[in-house]
Amino acid sequence: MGALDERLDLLYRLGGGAGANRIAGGDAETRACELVSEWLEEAGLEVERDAFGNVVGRLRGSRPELPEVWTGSHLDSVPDGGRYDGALGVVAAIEAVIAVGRAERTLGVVAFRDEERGCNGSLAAVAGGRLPGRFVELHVEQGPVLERLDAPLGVVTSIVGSTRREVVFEGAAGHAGTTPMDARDDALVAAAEYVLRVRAAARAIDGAVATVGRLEVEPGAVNVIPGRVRLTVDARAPDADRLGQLLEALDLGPGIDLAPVELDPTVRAVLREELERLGLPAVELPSGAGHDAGVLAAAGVETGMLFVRSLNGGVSHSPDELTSDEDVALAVDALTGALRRLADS
Ligand code: HGY
Ligand code: MN
Ligand code: MN
Repeated sequence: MGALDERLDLLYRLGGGAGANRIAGGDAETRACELVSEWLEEAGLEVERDAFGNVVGRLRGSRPELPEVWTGSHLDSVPDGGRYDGALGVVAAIEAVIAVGRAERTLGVVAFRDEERGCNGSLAAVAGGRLPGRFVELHVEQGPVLERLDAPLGVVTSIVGSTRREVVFEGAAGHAGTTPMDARDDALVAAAEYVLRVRAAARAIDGAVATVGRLEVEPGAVNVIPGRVRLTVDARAPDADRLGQLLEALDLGPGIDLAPVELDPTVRAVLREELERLGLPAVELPSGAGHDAGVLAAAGVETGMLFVRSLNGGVSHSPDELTSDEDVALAVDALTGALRRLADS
């Protein structure tokens, strides 16, 4: 097993439980950032943390005055997440930058914090103003497209826009046995009707998706009519218009958290040419998942994303997330080639 695989395993086991459990700000994610900092220092990179705690390792270029070229991803995970989501992009970035070595432009490896709760680390990096000129994120597809096309790698064209909201339903708690059915104000019944409305609204808009991922019932006793329900909505669409339509249909009000973005044509071309160099089909596809790359692209950084095929039907945010070692090796090769070209031009 190579260093990359061993590092992925080490990161995967940090939080215990079934799957990756490196929740942002928790002990496991904090430890993951410490490990990555150690690996970067061992590789001879200059490591620093920004004000938010994002980890950046630099390999100074021969022309440090030029805008830097970064690669990386995030180390935090969802509960019981997959082995590859985020972590692969960080450990592969270390390998690729070591393989490129000193280039004209300074090369950076970044591990963004707190991506799963809304790309907070990369948003903080943008607010802090200290950004690279170019960024490439390697990430598992987290979907079925590449597997269906039998393509190991893909170049991302665009990243979906998304908005997350909490919705509260206020009812009237009451006795489950003595309150007549026509005298109830059951918050959970109202919430259940809304959940079906979320599904219907997303189905009615081409390319839109919407999910109620968390629902909490209060007081939560078996013999009490629910008095309050809090639920979350994750709404996404390929463009601002359709996302706006979805939010309006769900009475969520305007407000896009993460803007839909097109990725940089120059970086996309370099990535496509790397796939061709490897004799692979130069598949291009949109991302239905949000990524730190989308935040940097929206901030004007020349950004590209390289997807690695997800197996098992593309399942992700699950311990069943799977990508082959062969595809990972191809991805590191393509990322290395792309960085070499982007850092010397
Ligand atoms: O939710 C997402 O799209 C990503 O996994 N953070
Ligand atoms: Mn991710
Ligand atoms: Mn994720």
